[in-house]
Amino acid sequence: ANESQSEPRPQSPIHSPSSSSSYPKSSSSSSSSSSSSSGQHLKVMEISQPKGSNKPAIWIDGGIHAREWISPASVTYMLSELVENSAYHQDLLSKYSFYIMPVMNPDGYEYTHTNDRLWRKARSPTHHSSCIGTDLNRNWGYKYGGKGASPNPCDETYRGPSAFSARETRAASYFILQRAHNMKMFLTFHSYGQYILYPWGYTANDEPSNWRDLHRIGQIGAQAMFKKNGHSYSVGSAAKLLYPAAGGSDDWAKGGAGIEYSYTIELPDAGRYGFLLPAIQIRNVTQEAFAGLEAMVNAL
Ligand code: 0X9
Ligand code: ZN
Repeated sequence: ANESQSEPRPQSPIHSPSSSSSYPKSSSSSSSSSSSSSGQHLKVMEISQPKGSNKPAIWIDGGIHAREWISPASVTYMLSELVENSAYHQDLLSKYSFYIMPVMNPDGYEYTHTNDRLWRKARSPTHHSSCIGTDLNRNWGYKYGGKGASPNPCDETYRGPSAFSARETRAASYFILQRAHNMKMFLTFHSYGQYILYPWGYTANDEPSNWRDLHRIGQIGAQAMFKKNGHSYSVGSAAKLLYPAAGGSDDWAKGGAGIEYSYTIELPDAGRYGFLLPAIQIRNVTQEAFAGLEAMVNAL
């Protein structure tokens, strides 16, 4: 997709979207912000038909954890599918706008290509420690600092010195919050394990009031993904199914931004290759992720 940059708005860390010349009708537009650790821009694309329409929106991000390579691949595929094959996806595009950020942790992602394939966190230096990087999925401002979020900068799940201390989470949350009143669903893609997780992630002792709907729509996604490639997904609350971990983006989307349907989707595999998913599986898994997206949005 085409990228273009507009004048920065002084009050916002993310530049205001400008329309992409490649897809003028669907108003695919990209915006960027100088907000990652070593200055790489975060990019988000808005897809709405017609241009500038005020439909309810779906947020999709990937790559918050650097080593989970199938996530940016899948989210990029979703973006490409929606703009290149928009005629086939009128079920989605006639009812919703999409905000798509394929890589929320570009510095970490780059680092997994150049230095350490299994790096997880962002890459900003930490105060009072020689250890580098905050776990961007422990740094969001809802129930920040609770279980499963380490105060130690040398840990893989370091939560940072305070909520939204990382430029990546600060910029993304700012962008989302300005549009959250319009957002119906929040989807964040990770790997691995084959789970469809909904809040809460910070505690196993409580559930959102709409957890039955969250569960129902999660199961519809799991069913669609199974149908595509035969991969089984477990559906449930993050804290109960995985482990309690506070400061995740999914919990903030639900509890902080008030987006009704919030999910973390852990893509394949189930553990054989883990983060090192063989390239031969990329096509199938990205297509399966799209099938899940389609089914879940259509179930809203
Ligand atoms: O631990 C995480 O951040 C996610 N799993 S991963 O293996 N990709 O790191 C799960 C996050 C689930 N959501 C919350 N705990 N809020
Ligand atoms: Zn992850």
